[in-house]
Amino acid sequence: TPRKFFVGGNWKMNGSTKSIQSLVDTLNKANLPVEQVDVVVAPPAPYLALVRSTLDSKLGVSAQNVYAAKSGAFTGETSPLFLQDLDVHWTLTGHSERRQYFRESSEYVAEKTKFALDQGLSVIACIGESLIERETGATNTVLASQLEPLAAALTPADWARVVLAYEPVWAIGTGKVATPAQAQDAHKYIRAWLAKHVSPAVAQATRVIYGGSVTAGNSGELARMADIDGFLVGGASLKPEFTQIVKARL
Ligand code: G2H
Repeated sequence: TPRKFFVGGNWKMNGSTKSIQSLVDTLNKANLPVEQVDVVVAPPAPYLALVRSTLDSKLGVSAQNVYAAKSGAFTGETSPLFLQDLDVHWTLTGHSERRQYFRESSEYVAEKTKFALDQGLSVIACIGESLIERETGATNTVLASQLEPLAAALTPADWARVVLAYEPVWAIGTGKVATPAQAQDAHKYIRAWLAKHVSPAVAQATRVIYGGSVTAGNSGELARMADIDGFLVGGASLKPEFTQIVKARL
């Protein structure tokens, strides 16, 4: 069975009530091909309720981050139960910005991912190597080290609600997109790793999407690669070209 194309829009820490209402309006009117493509947008946490209540229900909404507890004295954090309560059924975990600026380890990312899955959420789990790691030939070792704690924490059934986002850190927000061949190599490695360490069925079924300076201009070529099942789009998800990226493989 073919994997359904998946395009996420990670709005990061951008927007205002006004700009977000206008973005939602644009998405609602875009007539996106939701039969062929899963589309999920991730607004900043304070705007999740606004977006969920105004965005077309055929489009998914995701948090950008979540905490690994149901409730309690965790000032400033977002419970997965809040998300469920708001009818928000996705979260990102392990985005490189969280790994880098908030010191999230791969073990902690795996713990959050498992907790979110256990509360019924679906998860876009992010992995990817830095420039120095790529230049020293450590890309696959790094990807394996990020996947290992996830595979240890998740049951094979959990993977049905996981999308893996491969985001090379050197391509994020830099305008330096990975070449289709570089991205395909990494995606192929990730799928082979899953086949060996989780199961061939999980490897075959799990969407592995690419993130890092995806634009309308480069998305078509990337979308034709065998192991690229979609995109996680940052900067361009705030612009009208997001619609074209959603349609990159049609
Ligand atoms: C990578 C990506 C979306 P951008 O972080 O998560 O952002 O497309 O701006 O590089």
